[in-house]
Amino acid sequence: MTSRTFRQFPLFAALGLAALASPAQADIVYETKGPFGGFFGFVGFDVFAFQSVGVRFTPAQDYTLDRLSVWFMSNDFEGDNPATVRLSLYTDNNDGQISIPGKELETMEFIVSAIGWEPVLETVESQAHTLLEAGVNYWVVAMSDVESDNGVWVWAVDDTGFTSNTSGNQDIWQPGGEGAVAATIVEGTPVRGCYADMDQSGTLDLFDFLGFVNLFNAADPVADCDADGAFTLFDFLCFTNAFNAGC
Ligand SMILES: [Ca+2]
Ligand SMILES: [Ca+2]
Repeated sequence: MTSRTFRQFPLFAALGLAALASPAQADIVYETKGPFGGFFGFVGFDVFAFQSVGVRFTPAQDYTLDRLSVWFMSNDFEGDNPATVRLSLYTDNNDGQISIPGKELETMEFIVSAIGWEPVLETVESQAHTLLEAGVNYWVVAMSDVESDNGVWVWAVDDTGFTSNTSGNQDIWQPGGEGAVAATIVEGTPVRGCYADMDQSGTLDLFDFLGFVNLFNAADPVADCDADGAFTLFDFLCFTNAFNAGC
């Protein structure tokens, strides 16, 4: 153990107390505003046999996909014929001129739980945990085989985004563009290139100690530096060693 390590322990203790109130947060890869508060009520894209809809997003850092959430309402006002929607992650097919959904990376599905035009946030959990690379475009795509009583992907209020849709079919996309965006949340787990760089800023500084302490207090598995399943002094030593070793 170096003397530098010793000097840092009182700092850990003080920061640890200060950080106790901070709960662990889910990592948002992409998020539009929600569908509520619009002057004209709810507006959205029909998702049915004759129209699929995609929303494009670009991760700011590397993540693995955890889940996709979309606000959906329904054209089934009796609730007796709920539509099934396939919610997928696609690559971006960009030929240099147009940007549209390209290849399917993984597909989940949900049954529309809204009855009529009352939006419900539908969430599907990723099984494949596809890698989402920083700066690369991806699409969240909604498709459905039903011809009526279909789900409707509700627009985010006071927000815009990059979308595309098909017209009269399920998979021939029209050129994407900026405009009204369907309300969407993409969540993921950051991929850590260098363990000690807790905030993935590319540099090692006090904020990485703060980040480690927060994760330690939240009993986040990332803070179990020595991977023994417990959160102890040895994790602080392990982190300090990683920090001193540099990235
Ligand atoms: Ca950092
Ligand atoms: Ca441990």
